[in-house]
Amino acid sequence: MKPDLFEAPDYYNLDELLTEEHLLVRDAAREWVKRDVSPIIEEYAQRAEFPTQIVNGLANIGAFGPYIPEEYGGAGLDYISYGLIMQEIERGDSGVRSTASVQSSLVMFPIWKYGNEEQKMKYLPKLASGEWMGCFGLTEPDHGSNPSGMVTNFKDKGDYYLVNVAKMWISNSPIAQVAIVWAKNEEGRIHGLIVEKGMDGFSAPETHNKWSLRASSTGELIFDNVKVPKENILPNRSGLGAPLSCLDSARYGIAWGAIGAAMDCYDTALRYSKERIQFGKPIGGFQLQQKKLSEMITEITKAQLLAWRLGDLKNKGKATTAQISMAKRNNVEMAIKIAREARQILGGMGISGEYSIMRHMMNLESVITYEGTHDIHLLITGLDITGLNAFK
Ligand code: TGC
Ligand code: FAD
Repeated sequence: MKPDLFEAPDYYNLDELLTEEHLLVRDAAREWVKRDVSPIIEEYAQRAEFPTQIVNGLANIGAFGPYIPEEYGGAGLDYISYGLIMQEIERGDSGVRSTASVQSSLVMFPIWKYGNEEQKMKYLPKLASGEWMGCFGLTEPDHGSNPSGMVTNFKDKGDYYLVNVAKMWISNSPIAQVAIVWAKNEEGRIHGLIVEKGMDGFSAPETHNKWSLRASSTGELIFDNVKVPKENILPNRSGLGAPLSCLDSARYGIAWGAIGAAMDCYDTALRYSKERIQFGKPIGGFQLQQKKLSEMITEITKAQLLAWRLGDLKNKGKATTAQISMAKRNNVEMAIKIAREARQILGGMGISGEYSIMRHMMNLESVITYEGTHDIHLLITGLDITGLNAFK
């Protein structure tokens, strides 16, 4: 892969909206991605393997639980810092950002919000340091967009809960020591259970043959009469709202992360357009290529503003689910369109692993689907503005 020459676009001087702490956190993450992710990520994506050696680095830049209080091992940062970290990581690769999103927002967040003190002390510091990896099991083979129909269930057996059935498409599951699993009790009420690797009847086989998010490890969670200790239930919230609130936090991170992927594609295409000569001049001098590049920087700038404002609302505790949905939907679509256009600017080289664009483009096909599909987010906005439910 070519050396990482990335220069971040900031067309509207948005750095002026950031505090000194935001800039420090952002620059540390940017530096780390350049040093430890860019040189290796293409090879790992080609091999469809998660680079486990980056886990320590992710922990060191505060990517595991950026907003979790320091007493539990988190970085104690605000939501804009969290967003900036996700942006920088996804600038390197969406699969690496997935690993961090899942660990922070889908594993640490529910333990922090809905766990008891013993659970927080037992799991959060280990997850923050990367000593343990976690995953989040909501999706099932027959229940993706509609998780309320889930069939994974547990029965109260007096001394323990007996868990059965399965989850699929679970990021990090093959490498995780701990899984937050959403399952129904005998009354059909959804609860979160902490399931640990090594429990009898629990397995997490890897999903192969992905053309997308190849540097992220994806798998299943299979429960065959797994006995889960009763102290492993998350006691402080039940119902579908519990997992959905975790998704709010992860979708927020994706709204920022997608900007990173878009910035990388734009920056690569801009540089290439100034260097590549056809018909005796740089292709960046042709109007058709300038149209593409001008539209890209316009869309990136709009997405940056949307993410910053959402972060500001989130810091004030005012960001709504529907606002987060809009930003996830808009920014991921923006990034995928930019990746497609940027790939064309590179011509044949655009499909080569010498450059990051094709990898971003393929990754974004997962990002536009997970954490709520593009359609589902549109319907969340539709419901919010009309008050009419078009899901069912
Ligand atoms: P609905 O009737 O709307 O809601 C059920 C209950 O939940 C409450 N609620 C929320 N609570 C907290 N936060 C939110 N964001 C909430 N949204 C809803 C709601 O008030 C209600 O509470 P109550 O007390 O009345 O019971 O639920 P629904 O069944 O109609 O579904 C709505 C819909 C379709 C929007 C929801 O199911 C949905 O978002 N579906 C998409 C599923 C999804 O996003 N799955 C993601 C799986 S995880 C993943 O993809 C990880 S990818 C890895 C990575 O990030 O890198
Ligand atoms: P479906 O729900 O079957 O949707 C198929 C199509 O129908 C979509 O286009 C959808 O928009 C459309 N559709 C569905 N319902 C409606 C409706 N009411 N109106 C209009 N159109 C509709 N899940 C986890 O729990 N944990 C993870 O860590 C995780 N990681 C993932 C990693 C990857 C790489 C991928 C690809 C997925 C991951 N997922 C994870 C699952 C992901 O969240 C689901 O794939 C997603 O929610 C969509 O569910 P589905 O694939 O079953 O599609």
